[in-house]
Amino acid sequence: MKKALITGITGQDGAYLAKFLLEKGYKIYGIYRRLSTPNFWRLQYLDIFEKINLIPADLIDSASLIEAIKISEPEEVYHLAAQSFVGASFEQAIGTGEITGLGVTRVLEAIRQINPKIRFYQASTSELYGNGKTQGSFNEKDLFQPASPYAAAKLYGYWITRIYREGYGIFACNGILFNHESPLRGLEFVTRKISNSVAKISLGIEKELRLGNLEAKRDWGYAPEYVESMWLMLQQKEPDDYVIATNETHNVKEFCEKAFNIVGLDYKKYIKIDKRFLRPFDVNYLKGDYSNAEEKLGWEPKTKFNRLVEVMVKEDLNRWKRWQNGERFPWDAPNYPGESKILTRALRV
Ligand code: NAP
Ligand code: F7E
Repeated sequence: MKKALITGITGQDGAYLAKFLLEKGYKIYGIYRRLSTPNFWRLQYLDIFEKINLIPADLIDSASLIEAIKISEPEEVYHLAAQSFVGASFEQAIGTGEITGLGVTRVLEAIRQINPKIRFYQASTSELYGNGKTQGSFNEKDLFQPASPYAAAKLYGYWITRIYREGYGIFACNGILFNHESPLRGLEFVTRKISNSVAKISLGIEKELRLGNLEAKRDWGYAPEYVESMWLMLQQKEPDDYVIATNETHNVKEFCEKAFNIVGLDYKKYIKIDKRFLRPFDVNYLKGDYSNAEEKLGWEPKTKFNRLVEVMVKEDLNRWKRWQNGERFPWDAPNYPGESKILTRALRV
């Protein structure tokens, strides 16, 4: 049985990837960090919490990462953990550099020291391109021009991955993933903020939706499909870097229009522009050319913009209707549910 270690398993992509790899027959280990309120709702939501092995570790703590690799003895490491919110990176630029940037080296160094045959996936991002274009699509050869502390940290992560590949022969790949969304997306990201608010407004729970830059364009895909590309990258003969996207772009306003339309409302009546959600520097236009991934990995996106908005709004609507019927959110409940195998260092002493 193949073993994989996933950092960021409690996040959107980590949860979907764990489910995908379990279905492929992998034994799954994930690292989680100690929080005052546990955050396992996505793993519960996908009904996989009891099927995975959790190891406490933090990206700022090398020793805990070394221990996680020693305990799990993986063939593949998927490095998804990060401070992933661009907005917060302007407020916590140094912390973002520590976690999202240097954290990559801490994981790679642990691999190099323990077993350099482990294959490594780095969660790189379309944010690397910044404001390099106003039309056309970005591919693997385009220039990186990061426009946030988050993107600068990810640029470091991208290059350190290539340096460990070329310098030490580690099978290390960068997935340059454009935005991908789902009902498991964090509430602060714009798509889920909109789908959640549309559901609440249509049910009379909320009155308005406050947003920042409505003109920003993004290439939005569907997260469960994107995690398959991560696995495909690590199954190739040679390590490489790949753009994963839909090659479509839409602005935030279009997302709002479509989402409000689904519940029969006019978005113009509910959106308020709020300066608190404007960034000091924003990326205005992103569209990705995934033809290299299509040719080499046989990967292509299936869920496009209209369907994505529909899936997200309908799921939030369903959740809030259940809430109105007196159900409380299992996905919000602070708990250590079920029988997950939470491993500790004590196992090794
Ligand atoms: P996410 O939902 O924000 O998940 C981030 C994960 O990182 C969570 O499990 C979080 O744990 C963990 N984490 C944060 N700080 C940590 C630390 N100091 N030590 C250990 N774990 C820590 O992000 P996502 O959307 O799944 O994205 C996954 C990765 O892909 C990230 O690296 C992101 O930057 C990158 N990416 C995302 C997209 C996208 O559109 N989603 C596109 C390109 C690249 P807690 O649950 O404890 O907070
Ligand atoms: O913003 C604008 C905002 O926060 C998208 C991360 O997963 O994808 C994500 O980063 C756009 C920006 O995602 C609000 O200014 C307007 O132009 O949903 P977002 P992001 O910044 O594109 C990339 C690929 C990653 O790698 C990241 O980890 O929407 N916007 N009004 C708003 N954004 C937010 N969050 N909230 C607003 O109210």
